[in-house]
Amino acid sequence: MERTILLLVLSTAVEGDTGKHIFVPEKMIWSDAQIYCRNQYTDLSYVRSQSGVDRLRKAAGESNPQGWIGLHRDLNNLTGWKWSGGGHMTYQNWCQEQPDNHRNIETSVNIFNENGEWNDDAETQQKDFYCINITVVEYEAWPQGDQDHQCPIYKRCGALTKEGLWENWDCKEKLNFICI
Ligand SMILES: [Ca+2]
Repeated sequence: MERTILLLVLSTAVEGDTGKHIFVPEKMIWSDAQIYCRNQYTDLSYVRSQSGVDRLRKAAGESNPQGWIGLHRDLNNLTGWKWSGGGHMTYQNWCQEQPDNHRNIETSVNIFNENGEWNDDAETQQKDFYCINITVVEYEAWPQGDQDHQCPIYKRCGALTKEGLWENWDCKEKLNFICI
């Protein structure tokens, strides 16, 4: 079958700096905040740029900006950091002298000050938090009976075929695309 021509812009928490941040003023430990965000929205917030930080800060309005975000230590490499939605940290915005892993128990990251800078802290601390809500394309055109478009992770993007249907595609493949 001749394949893909166009598209797609299925943003995921891994791929982009898109989505709307929501500040949740309800104190929880990091893992409970993660569950809450995944149930109510998409995930704990992530940012990949200064503009992402600015948008996240606006979500808290004038209130105290401190709150968990989706960054945590990579369990396979404790000097590395990963986002809750997947993917390693490529942009960083640490406070001065952070991360300091104080008492060797600071595995999760929170917004610490009005500049949106980060601090590592113990995940058992109860804090407000930031969720991100990512709106994926509402229209769907998966072929009937195609049930495996959720997994595995390397096929989490969709591409449009000449037949007008979607098929699973590795997100790292280079294809033409259109924006909507
Ligand atoms: Ca710290």
